[in-house]
Amino acid sequence: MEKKWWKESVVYQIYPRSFKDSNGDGIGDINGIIEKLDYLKELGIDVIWMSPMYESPNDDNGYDISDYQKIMDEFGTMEDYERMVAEIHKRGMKIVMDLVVNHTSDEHNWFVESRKSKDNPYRDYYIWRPGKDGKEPSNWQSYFSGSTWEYDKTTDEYYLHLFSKKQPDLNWENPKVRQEVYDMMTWWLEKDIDGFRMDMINVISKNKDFPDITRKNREGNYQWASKHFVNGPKIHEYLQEMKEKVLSNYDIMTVGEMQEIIPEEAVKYVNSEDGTLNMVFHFQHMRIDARNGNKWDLKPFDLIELKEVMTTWQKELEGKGWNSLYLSNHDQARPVSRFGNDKEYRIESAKMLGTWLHMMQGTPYVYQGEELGMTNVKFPSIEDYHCRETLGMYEDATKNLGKDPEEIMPSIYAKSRDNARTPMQWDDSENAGFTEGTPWIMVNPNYKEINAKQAVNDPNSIFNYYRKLIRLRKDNPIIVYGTYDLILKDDEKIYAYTRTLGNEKLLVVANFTSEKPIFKLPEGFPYKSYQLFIANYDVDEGESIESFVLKPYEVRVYKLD
Ligand code: ISL
Ligand code: CA
Repeated sequence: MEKKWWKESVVYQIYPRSFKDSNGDGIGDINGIIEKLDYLKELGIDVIWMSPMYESPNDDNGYDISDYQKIMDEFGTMEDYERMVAEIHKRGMKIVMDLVVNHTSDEHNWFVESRKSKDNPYRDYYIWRPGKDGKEPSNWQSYFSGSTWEYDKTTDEYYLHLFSKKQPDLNWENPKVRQEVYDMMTWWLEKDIDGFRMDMINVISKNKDFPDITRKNREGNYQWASKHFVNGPKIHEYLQEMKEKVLSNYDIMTVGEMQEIIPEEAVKYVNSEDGTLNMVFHFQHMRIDARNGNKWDLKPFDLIELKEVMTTWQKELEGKGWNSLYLSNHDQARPVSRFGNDKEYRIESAKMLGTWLHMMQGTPYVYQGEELGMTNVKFPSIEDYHCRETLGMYEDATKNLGKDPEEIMPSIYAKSRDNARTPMQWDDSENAGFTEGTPWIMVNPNYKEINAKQAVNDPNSIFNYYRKLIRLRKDNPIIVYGTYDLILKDDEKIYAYTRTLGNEKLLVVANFTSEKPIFKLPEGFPYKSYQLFIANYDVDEGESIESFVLKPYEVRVYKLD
């Protein structure tokens, strides 16, 4: 298999707003990030993915960009940014920027112009349609609830926005728009960045007819219409063009965030022959605790389903493309609260989840605070939440669907994106050492026990365990390049798999429960000798691997010959 630096790397995602505030305004910033680069280096990180740092009115925390070539004032200046990139490179790390080009902010100059008149030169930069029978052009539902169409009285037409109404969708059909995006990407690459994480990149091409969804697929007036824009008609054409004009000129890493993507489709994007991107972020494992794909409709997750999802991705991409491995990001609940146990077994289950993920084939992504086992939060009131998606759902559910707030809050506690956006917990001082002012979003009250200062100094911490995991990856090509095979497919408590490279094998055994299930090696499983590789509990190294009892959330990895 072809060797690539981005296959051997571990990526750390920074959500700048919540990472580290350096000037007491309560908002994380670039100088704060610079202060913490040594911390990331110590963890062993190779690549940093920065959530958006561009100028933005912050309707969606920077995912609504009003100028792609400026740095958000709250985060610092272009000089600060350049210094940060130099400091990252000086430490032998790389930087990947977020590329948000499905939409801009409505305050972007292109849109300010576009909405002025039907014959404005920027009109076709966005997607405008007349109303239908005095209503929206179609009954599509936006990701943040409500319609995907917003009426604009200046020209008596509607514009499309798959996200908030302050995030109008760009019209990729327009070659000028595409060229603007490519020029902007080149401009950043010339500033020496090392790649892009592409926000919602598989929805940029839409069915231009904007047909109504006739059969209701959800409660309410607006309906999910993703079949008309996910992997839309011209998506591969656009990405091939982007590859030819931009990506192929640089040795960079690319990862596309892709809604509703399945492996069969993903291979078209990431295959090493004529694919366009290096990796995709799929959501299939993020849906296993949701009913009917509705993230707010909670359901306990089923380990067998998780095995199916992960194994399909591992096997379908094997030898063809490359997987991204993640359990958390700025849009997802904290994995230890979601898939582990954030009470009695917080430390054990966080280590188990990290091991289970990092031992698969692909590039692992660590989201800020994951290395500390940061947990979900319950803010006292809906007023304390900031996330656009959460507030949109709350409003829709209470106003349009007549739901009781009491009924909705448990979903918010479990799934709100704000769970991931509470300030990074640096130490046990006020506001977790994140800011000397008032944080823009509440700190998780558990920072006195869960914080980086404690973790860095504690040899048994999750942080130091992650360091070890990452170190092992550097020293053992099998972790990067070995092939994956599931064993014990039907076990409901234990997730076990192997990795194979030449004569070497790794055996990974992970208990996803607080019970004590017995692991039994499948009959006739071939091996000559075994050695413990990494584990989250003390293990008697002489113990036979044929059969053993697992402790709650125990994980063991053995190296076999
Ligand atoms: O978080 C989600 C589901 O849990 C999604 O609906 C999410 O909004 C979607 O995955 C798109 O995410 C990306 O684009 C959004 C932005 O709000 C997210 O933060 C970003 O990661 C719009 O730019
Ligand atoms: Ca600040």
